[in-house]
Order: sequence, then structure tokens, then C-alpha cells
Amino acid sequence: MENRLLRIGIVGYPTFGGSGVVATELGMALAEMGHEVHFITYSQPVRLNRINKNIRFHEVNVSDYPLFVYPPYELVLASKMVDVVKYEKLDVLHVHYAIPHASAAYMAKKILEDEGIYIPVVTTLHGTDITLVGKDDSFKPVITFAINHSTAVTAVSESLKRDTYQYFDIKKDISVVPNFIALAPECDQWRVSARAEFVSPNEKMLVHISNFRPVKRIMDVLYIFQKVSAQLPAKLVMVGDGPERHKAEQWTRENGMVDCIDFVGNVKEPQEILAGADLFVLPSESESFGLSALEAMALGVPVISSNMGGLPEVNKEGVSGHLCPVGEVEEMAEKSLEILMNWDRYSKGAREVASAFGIERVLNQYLDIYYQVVK
Ligand code: GMT
Repeated sequence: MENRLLRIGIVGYPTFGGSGVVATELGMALAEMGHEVHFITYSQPVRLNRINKNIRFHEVNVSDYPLFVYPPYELVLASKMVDVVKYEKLDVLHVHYAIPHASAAYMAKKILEDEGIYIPVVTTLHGTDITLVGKDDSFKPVITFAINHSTAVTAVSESLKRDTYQYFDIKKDISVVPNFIALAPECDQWRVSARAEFVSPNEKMLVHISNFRPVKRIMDVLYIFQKVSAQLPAKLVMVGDGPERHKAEQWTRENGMVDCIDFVGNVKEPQEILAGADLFVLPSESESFGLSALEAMALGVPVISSNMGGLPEVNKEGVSGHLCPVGEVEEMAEKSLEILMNWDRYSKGAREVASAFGIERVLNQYLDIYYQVVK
């Protein structure tokens, strides 16, 4: 492998979603290796929590003009990419989540080409950009084109790679670079403080983290918890926010469970809560990878999940937890109880499985791709 230091532009969503977390953690790790990393996005990434002289943040500002019912973010983003590539002399642009980052990068690439500047574009597909939103007819032609015209394309799981070939007419090779885990060194201290906040010593702590979209099946999380808590003392901590939260809170009130289900909203460092959990619950309709499940496992928290998409590549049946068909809440509750009864074994299994997803391997995979396209 080469070891030349690169100037890398990273484009992604700065919010709480997994794709933004992956983009930010990757950028911070590359900067620690000495590469110069330029984040290009509309606000400071929430996980950008370390100071490093190799990191720069370029904010994309969309002007608010009365004619614009829909602010043209993609155009402003493309212009910002052109500017940063040109003046910061970037070697490569790495865009996370195809919509609209891959198509904006294509436009930037063509504008720069006109000025005699070559910039390779690496596109990483994350999940809903393919499985949910991207395959919708209103995006499909643009997404197909942008993927086919990226210099290199990666997907976060084998399952997402298969879905991409199935839903789109893709001519390019897709490399699978799985998501990874980068835990803070102080994480071992979090368990005690998280448990002190949310549960008493005799209670089990179940946690769910997501953006509360319909695809996450939030109501299943509540039904599973209801069945588990009928058998043993337990609390459920719901982390995140989104369209299904109101319905879930309503159900909690109507079913007299406000004392045992906490909705804490969005949290910048959700692992600090997750570390206290006895079980992570992720019954999603579809999940290209399930980064939050991997984060739980790395903290020694077993997982009960659906068996959809990339989840079987992350949560290993009978080792780090269990996987059940979507919507089978009865089975998920039974298997949750089985995990809680044999917690030490599953907790150890979860840590072991997660250890295969360390950031080092993934960094080398991405760097290999960068060096290939920069040539
Ligand atoms: O889960 C979401 O809806 C957010 C989305 C995102 O872009 O952050 O998550 C997707 O990307 C994550 C990071 O690669 C994956 O771990 C999630 O599984 C994936 N979500 C879905 O496929 C539903």
C-alpha cells in the first residue's frame, strides 16, 4: 500500500444518522493518520468532537430567496465542492449517501474538468439512498447515472450491494466496505453512570436508538418491551426522534407505561446511554447494515433484531443475540428473555463479533480505493 498523505474532501449528512456518523468517524481517523480532511456539508457534523489541525469544515449555505420554494442545495453544494477542490487542492472527493451528494459531485467533477482539473469521486452507498428513497421513480434515473459515473463505488454490506444491482442498472463494480466501530477510550466507565441514570439495580435496561422513521418499526420495540417487562422488572430507553415518536409516546401513555419507558430524544453521544443496556432492540423493516447494533455489540450489549438486509452480517445468530422475521414480536420477546437469562455469554459474544469490525481494516480498504482512483 502507498503511504502518500492525501487531501480528502468528505461530503455527507452532518446529522444523527449512521451515514453521517460513518463519514465523520472516517474523516477524523484519516486526519489522525496525517491526511488533510475537508468536511463539506450544511452544518458542523454532530460527531465532529475532536480537535485536529488536519481537519477543516466548509459550510454550505443556501441563500433564502423568495422565488425558491425548495432551496437548491445540490447546486450550492456542487459549487462549494468546486471551490474546495480548487483552492485546497484536493486529491479525492468521498461522498456518503447518494442523494444528492453523488449527483452534486458529478456536476462539480464536470465543472472542474472544464478548468483542466481532474477530481476522482468515491461514492459510498448507505442504505435508504438505495432501498427506500433512491429506487423511487422520482430519483432513480439521476441516482443510476450518478452511481455509474462515480470513479469508485462502495456499499456498506453485501446485502446493500445485491440490492443496488437489483434495483438499478449499474455497470460499475461495487466494493463492500463494512461500517466500523471507533469507541472512545473512556467507554468502560459509561455503563455504571448510564445504569445509575435509568434503572435500579434489579431492573433490566433495554435500549432502542434510531431516527424513528416507519422503517424502524418503533411500535414493535414497544410491543416487545411490554412482553418482556411482564416477565421481569425492566425499563426501556428510546433514543432519537422522528415522525413515529408521537404515536409511540401516545401508546406509552394510553398503556400506563410512562414510568418504565423513557423517550430521551436526540443525544449527541448515544453510546454513553447504550453502554448501560442489557439488550439493544432493532426490529427494522429493512436495514442495510445497522450501525447502532454494531455500536451496542462493541459495548458488550447483545442485540435482538429482525433478520432483514445487512443485519445478519452484523448480528450473529446465537452469538451476539438473535434475529427473527420482521413483525414477529412474540418470538422477539421470547428470544429477548432468553438473552437476558444468559446475558454474560451473549455479552461476551457481542464483543467478540464486534471486534472484527475495527476501524483499522476499513481505513486501509478506503485508502486502497483512494490511491487507486488518484492514480
Ligand atoms: O437508518 C436510517 O434511516 C439512516 C441511514 C443513514 O443514512 O444514516 O442509515 C443507513 O446507513 C447506516 C450507515 O451506513 C446503516 O447502518 C443503516 O442500516 C442504514 N439504514 C437503513 O438501511 C434503514
